[in-house]
Amino acid sequence: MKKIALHWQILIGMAAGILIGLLFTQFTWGSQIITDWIKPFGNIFINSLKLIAVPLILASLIKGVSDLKDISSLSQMGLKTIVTYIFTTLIAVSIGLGVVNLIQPGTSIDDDTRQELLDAYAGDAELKKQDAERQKESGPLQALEDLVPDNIFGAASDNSNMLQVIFFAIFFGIGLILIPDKQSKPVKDFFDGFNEVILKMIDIIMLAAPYGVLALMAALVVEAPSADLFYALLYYTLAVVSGLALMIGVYIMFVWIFTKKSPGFFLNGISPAQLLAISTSSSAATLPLTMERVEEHIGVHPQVASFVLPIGATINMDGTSLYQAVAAVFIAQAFGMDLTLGTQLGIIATATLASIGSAAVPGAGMVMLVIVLGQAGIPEAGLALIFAMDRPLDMLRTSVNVTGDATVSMLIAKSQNQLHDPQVKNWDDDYPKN
Ligand code: DAS
Repeated sequence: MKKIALHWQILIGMAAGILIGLLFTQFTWGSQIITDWIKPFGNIFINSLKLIAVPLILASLIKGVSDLKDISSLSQMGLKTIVTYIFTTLIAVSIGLGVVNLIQPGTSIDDDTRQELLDAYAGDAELKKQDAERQKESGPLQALEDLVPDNIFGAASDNSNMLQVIFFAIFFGIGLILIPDKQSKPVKDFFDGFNEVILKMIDIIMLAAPYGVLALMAALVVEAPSADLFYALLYYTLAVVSGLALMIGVYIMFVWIFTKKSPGFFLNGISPAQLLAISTSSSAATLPLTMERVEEHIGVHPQVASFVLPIGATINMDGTSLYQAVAAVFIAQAFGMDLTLGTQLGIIATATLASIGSAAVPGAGMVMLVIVLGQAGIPEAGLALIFAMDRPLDMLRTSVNVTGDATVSMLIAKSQNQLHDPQVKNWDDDYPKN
């Protein structure tokens, strides 16, 4: 399938997976066949992508930071990146609140559906166990404390600790900047080479993309939500999807206005990563491809991409924050609660923070939703209302997360004159060392 463009390969794999899933689930033995003989290949594909996410962050971030001239350019890019990320997340949450108050999806839940779901929640030990874990006391500076790992190998061993890996990589890169060139050169050369190897591994893994996403989509059809519950959530799904679509429009507008790149150019560049994000529901698993697409097909300098994208994959989840705002208000509506403006503004703050704290792995956004519900005094039992739809919506919000990261990397690159025509291959001749 090498000759077909990657986004078509992934689309074909997704479509084939859905068709196979629908076909097999017509037979009693079909679901078991998919679960036992097809789903494992989807898991292998996702694992292989996650396998290289941490080494990629280490190599590309250490290389990116150590290529910077001095600490001031690092802090300048860091500040711009964090402020821009928070700005796009606040826009996402506001769009979410606007849409859910306009469509009012929660008012469509009738009393017996609500009771049936509350009983389901009461009996769902797994959900309640997760809630208990999240409620455990944590101080106001917990997030800051969690940033610093006590063991880099421990941090690198779990994809939900990516911020700790990023912290170590930036710290290591700063050390490289501060030692004399003669001493740092061999280390920099090592990480340059290491980076090239990882990028080659990504190319190899992506050869399996059509087959991996086929397996993932076939498995997803088997796990699809039950029909009756699905109809009860139709308006809720419509509210989330329309909010996410509006957010993609905001990104396209930002790219067009601030970088002068056309919507077609932007979407053609980023679409394989958007589709992979849909298939894997994981920003971490998609990060290797996001970086390759942004650098090779959009023209963001590797020095910017390697800094902005790994940070974005962990702390910038605009799709997730939008979803959390919609879900919180939907549940409140379903329980007949009338949220004050103050409570809704509080949701903007907590949904922004909860999305920063969400890990770049499937389902993380819903797990952190408990924080948003807790702050707004919305019953957690409402999670039962949305649990069945979480996976399909996770796919879409992850795709928006990835699109937001790519957008910000373009804005930062443009602001540093490091956004170039991707046809130009020899970066360094065209880019002043920042
Ligand atoms: N799946 C998460 C991600 O990887 C987003 C989420 O769960 O909301 O971005």
